[in-house]
Amino acid sequence: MTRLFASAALLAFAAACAPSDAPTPAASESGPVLSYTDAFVMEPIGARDMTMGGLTLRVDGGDVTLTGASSPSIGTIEMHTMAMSDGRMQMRQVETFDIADGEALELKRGGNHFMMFDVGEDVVSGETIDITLTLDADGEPMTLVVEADVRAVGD
Ligand SMILES: [Cu+2]
Repeated sequence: MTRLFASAALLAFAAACAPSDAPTPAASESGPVLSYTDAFVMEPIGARDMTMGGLTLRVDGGDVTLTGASSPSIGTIEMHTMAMSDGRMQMRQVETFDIADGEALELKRGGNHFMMFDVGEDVVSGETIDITLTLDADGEPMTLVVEADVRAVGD
């Protein structure tokens, strides 16, 4: 077993190097460790340049707050909640998502999600794009680079 004594930022980098479908084992005495599965972006429909995406992001070893996401392939990524309001599904932009120690944030179709605008032409089904997550761990900034699979509707 590897013992880790790195800073939160270095631990985030280590987590970023893990394959997307293999959660990084939690081993930290100095800060939260992030791991993720099911990172995806939907291929835009037709000629539209907006779409949505998500992932399951788990934290162990401390609480974190997801404060943003960006990608070289996408102009703007917002974080949205989805909830019933007056009998209709309504999306609402939020600035942050809190993730408690030992919990996972699930961003997915039909639920909380990433909303993506000015989507680049490389966001095509079968491709993989990088998404950089920015987080705050008790005042300590963290980043995690996620490899997201681009999926077509119906995949
Ligand atoms: Cu949305």
